Amino acid sequence: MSKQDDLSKGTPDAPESGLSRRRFMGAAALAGVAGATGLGATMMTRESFAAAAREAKNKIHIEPGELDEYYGFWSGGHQGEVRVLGVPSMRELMRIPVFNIDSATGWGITDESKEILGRDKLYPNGDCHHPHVSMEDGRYDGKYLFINDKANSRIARIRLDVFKTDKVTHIPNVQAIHGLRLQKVPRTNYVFCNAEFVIPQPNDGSDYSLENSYTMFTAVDAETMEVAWQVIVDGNLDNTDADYTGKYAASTCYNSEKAVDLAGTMRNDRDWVVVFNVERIEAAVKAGNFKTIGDSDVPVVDGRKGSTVTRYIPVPKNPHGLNTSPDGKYFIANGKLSPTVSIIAIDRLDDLFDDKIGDRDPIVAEPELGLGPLHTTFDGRGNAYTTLFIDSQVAKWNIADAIKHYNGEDVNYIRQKLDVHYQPGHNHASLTESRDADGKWLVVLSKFSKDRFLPVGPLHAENDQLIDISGEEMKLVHDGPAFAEPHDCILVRRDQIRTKKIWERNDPYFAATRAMAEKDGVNLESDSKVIRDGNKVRVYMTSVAPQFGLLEFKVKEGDEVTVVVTNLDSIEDVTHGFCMVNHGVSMEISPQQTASVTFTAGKPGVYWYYCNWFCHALHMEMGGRMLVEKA
Ligand code: CUK
Ligand code: CUA
Ligand code: CA
Repeated sequence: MSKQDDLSKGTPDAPESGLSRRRFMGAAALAGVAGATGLGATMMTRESFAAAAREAKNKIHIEPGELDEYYGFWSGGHQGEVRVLGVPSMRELMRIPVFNIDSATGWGITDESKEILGRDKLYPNGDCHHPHVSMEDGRYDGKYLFINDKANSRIARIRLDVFKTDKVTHIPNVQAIHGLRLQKVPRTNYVFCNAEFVIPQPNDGSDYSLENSYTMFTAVDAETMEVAWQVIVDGNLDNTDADYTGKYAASTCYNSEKAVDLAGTMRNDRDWVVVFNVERIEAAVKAGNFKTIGDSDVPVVDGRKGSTVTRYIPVPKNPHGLNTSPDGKYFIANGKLSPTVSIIAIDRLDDLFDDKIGDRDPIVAEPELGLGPLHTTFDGRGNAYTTLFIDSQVAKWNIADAIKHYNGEDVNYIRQKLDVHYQPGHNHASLTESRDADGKWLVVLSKFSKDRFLPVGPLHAENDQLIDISGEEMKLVHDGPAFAEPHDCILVRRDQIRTKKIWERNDPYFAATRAMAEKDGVNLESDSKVIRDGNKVRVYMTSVAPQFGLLEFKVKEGDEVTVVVTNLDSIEDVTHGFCMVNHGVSMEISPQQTASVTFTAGKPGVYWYYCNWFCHALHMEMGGRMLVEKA
C-alpha cells in the first residue's frame, strides 16, 4: 500500500474498508474515460497529517455564543432552496425558500410569495445550482444573491437585508438555465444566464429539426430583473463567468456536436469556450441589429460563429466549470473529459475580437491536473484549486508556474493533491469571486459521502468538506453532510452582509397588501376587521404576543377568504405564525411584517386557527376560530 493510498482514507483512524470503496468508486467513474495522470502530489506522513488536522480543527471550533467569520450561501440543488451556513463552524443558520414550497414560512402559499413566483406559473419544484452575491467594482456589496433554476428556466433574486426572495424571472426562448454569474465591474448591472439545451426556434411544434434548434446566452438587468437581451450561440452552454473589466463574459460549451445522445456529445475532440463581448452586444441592440421571437419582445442578437459579438475558443472536449481568477487575468475552463484546464488570457481578448490573433492564441497554458477537472477556485496568492471528480481529489496548483511549464520551462506547478470524500463537483474558496480573495477556507462539495456518516438508507447525504488553505498545505478539517444537492456555494465576509433585525413598515415586500388594505379603509397598524366583497372576504387582524386581533370571524362555505395578519410586535425574534387548520394554510409573520394568504372556506363548521411559530409562554393559547356558515 502506498502512502497515497494510505491517506485516501481521509483520517488516520478511518476503517480499512474505506480504501476498497474508494478504489471501487474511482474505477466506476473512470469507465469510458481514457488515460491517467501521474503527477506528483505532496505526501504527508500519518503523524504529521494528524497533528496538522488537530491544529486546524481548533480554528473551526466556534465557542457557544460566538459568531462565524463568514456567511456561506449554499444552493439547495433540486430541493430548490438556498441554505445559509456559518463558516468555519458549518452551522446551518437559515434556509431561504426560493423555487420550492415551504411549510414553515408559507413560501409558495402566501399571496406575497405567489405574486413573486408568478401566478400563472406556480411550479412546485426547482433546481438551483449557482448562488452569487452582487458586486460593486469587483467586491461583494452584500445587496442581493442571485440563483438559477435549471428545472423551470428561471432565475431568482434574494434580498440580503431580509434574506427573502424578492424577484423571480422566467427566461423566454430557452430551456434550462444552468450557468449563472454576475457582472463584477463596474457593478452588477447584469446577471448572465446560460441556457443549456438547444430547442427549435420558435418552439411551437412547427419544426422539430435540429438544424433550427439552438440555445442562447441571456443578460438580465439586476435591478429590474427584466431580460435585457439574448445572444444566439452555436453548440450549447454550460458554465459561465465574467471578467474584471465589465467587457467580457465567457461560457463553456460541451455539446458543440448538437447531439441528443451521450456518444454524440463526445464525438468532437474539441468543444469550445464562447466569449461574449458585452459592449458589442449592447451596441448591436442599440443599432437595432436584433430580432424577436414568438410573443417575447426581448432583443435577440445572433452570436453564432462568424458574428462580431462572440468568439469561439477551441478547448479539449466537454469542458465544464468556467472561473475567473481574482487578479482579473484569466478565464479558466475545466476539462472534465480532459485531465487539463485551459487558461485563457483575458488581455488577449481585444486582439481576438479584432482578428489580430488566432482562435487558440488566447490560451496561455493547459496544465494537466488529474482526472475529471470540474471547477477551479483561487486563494488570491496565485494558486488555484481544481476539483478532480474521478480522482476524488483537489489539486492545488500555481498558475504562474503552469504558464512557465507550458512555455517549456522545467517547473512543477502542482503544489499538493488532497483526497476528498468523494467525487467533488464545485469547490469554493473564501471571497474567491472578488478582488478580496483571502485564501483562508476552501469548501469542497462532494457528491458521494459513502461511509462518512451514519447510514440512513439507500439515499445518502452529500459531503461538504471544509479545508484550511491558509498555510502551504491544505488541511481537511470538517465533514458536513448536506441534503440534495448543493452544487455550489459562496463565502462572504460577515461584515459584507447587513441585515435588518425587524421589518420596516414601509417595506416594498408587502406594499401591494398595504394598498389593498387602504382601498378597504383598513389601517394595518391598528385595525382588525372583516370586509365582505361579494363572495370574497378579507379578514384583517393584528398580532401581539400572545393574541391575534380577532378571536373569531364568520364566512360562508366556498368564500374566497384572504387573511391579512400584521405583527405589531417590534421585539427582535418574536415571529408569529398563522395556520388555518384543515385548509393547507400556514405562514410566517415576523416582527413588523404584514403577510397574507388566500384560500377557499371549507364545509360549514368551526375551524381553529393558531400561531405556529413559538412566540410566548402562552403561544399554545394564541388562536381563534373561523365559523363557516352554509352558503
Ligand atoms: S454544475 Cu453541478 S457540479 Cu451545475 Cu456548477 Cu458543476
Ligand atoms: Cu404567536 Cu406563537
Ligand atoms: Ca462535446
